[in-house]
Amino acid sequence: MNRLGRYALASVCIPCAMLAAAAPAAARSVLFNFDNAPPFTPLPIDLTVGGITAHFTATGQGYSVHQANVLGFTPVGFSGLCLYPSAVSASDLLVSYSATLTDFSILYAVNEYNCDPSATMKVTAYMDGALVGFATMVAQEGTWPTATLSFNSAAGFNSVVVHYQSPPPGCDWGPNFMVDNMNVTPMPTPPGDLNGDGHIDGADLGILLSAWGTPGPGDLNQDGAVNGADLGVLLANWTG
Ligand SMILES: [Ca+2]
Ligand SMILES: [Ca+2]
Ligand SMILES: [Ca+2]
Repeated sequence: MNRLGRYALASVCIPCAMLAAAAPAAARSVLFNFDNAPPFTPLPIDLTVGGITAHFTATGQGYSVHQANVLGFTPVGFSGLCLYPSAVSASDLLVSYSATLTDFSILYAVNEYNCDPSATMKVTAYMDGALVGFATMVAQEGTWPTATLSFNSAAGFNSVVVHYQSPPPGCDWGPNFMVDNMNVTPMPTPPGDLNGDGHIDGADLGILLSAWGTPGPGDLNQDGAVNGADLGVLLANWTG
């Protein structure tokens, strides 16, 4: 730590650390609609929206970016580009994220022709590979019927597996699906994570101290200057 840092800690951190931490930033949902994805590109692909990078992979033959009307019609709710299966066999869609999420949803359409009821779709969520939970969904009957598969957890998760769980009884169907419009909500982090890595630690302290006396970065209370008040907020939210 430089002289300024020692001075700052010695002179202001104790009273300022007693300040209440500012409330976490409001969570905002981020939409991945695939419309800017490279057409006809097979997975894996990385897409970044709203500062969140989603890494898409798959089991089996996987998926590729296609027009939503690739079948000659557009499933309800789909538009522009989407992810379309590369084969008629089953294939799990795997998505991992650069941020921890609290909410996930994705629009899907299953390969069915007037089935009643529809297939069961399942999403399973993980945090650093550890199971967080799962949810299932069944669409209304139809031809390539659509529904939204959703999962949420206040504990947070950073990857999901979208899986064709079980087929509809009878009728004409295939164990595959297409998807569009993935919505995710990142877990709000308390003020102080200046480098956006999910931790509030020495790296963030270094950024704040380097900007001491300037407008930022590190102006956590948004009063126009980086000073002891901001240091207090950071220390109050310290995660190590
Ligand atoms: Ca789309
Ligand atoms: Ca950080
Ligand atoms: Ca400030």
